[in-house]
Amino acid sequence: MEQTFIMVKPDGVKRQLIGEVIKQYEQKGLQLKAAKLMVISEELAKQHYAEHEGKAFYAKLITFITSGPVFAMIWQGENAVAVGRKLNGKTNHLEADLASIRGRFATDTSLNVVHGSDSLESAAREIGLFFNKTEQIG
Ligand code: IDP
Ligand code: MG
Repeated sequence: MEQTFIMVKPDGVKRQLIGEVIKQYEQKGLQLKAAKLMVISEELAKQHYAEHEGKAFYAKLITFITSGPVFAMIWQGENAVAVGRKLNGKTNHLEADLASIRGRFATDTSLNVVHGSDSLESAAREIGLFFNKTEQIG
């Protein structure tokens, strides 16, 4: 069993897509272990996206991810990390499978509706950044 960190980004929350994202993960058979609506501080945003520091899109990314509420979640299941990446779709919305969340809803490579951990190591790190043990089920 794996756990992955999934987040509806500010554009997705504004567009009322929280339910749609939850539906995809539930229907794929993953279990919800934690969830909360929150606004990300600049400090947390920089920790979460530390790997992208120095890239051309970094400043815009930090501004975007702190621009409004996000919906942070932990999902658990077999191959949860890979399943999450598949459900979300590729980063570039033009390359994302049209059946994926980004393929269906994203209109921009930056404003792309959802985040999903890219490895087990990232999942553990991101879950630790966003959730206390007391906020997690099981
Ligand atoms: P991921 O979210 O699919 O893992 P990453 O490469 O980790 O993609 O990038 C993190 C986030 O940074 C993306 O989801 C997107 O919001 C933004 N981003 C990535 N690449 C670009 C780009 O080339 N232009 C603008 N924004 C980007
Ligand atoms: Mg990433």
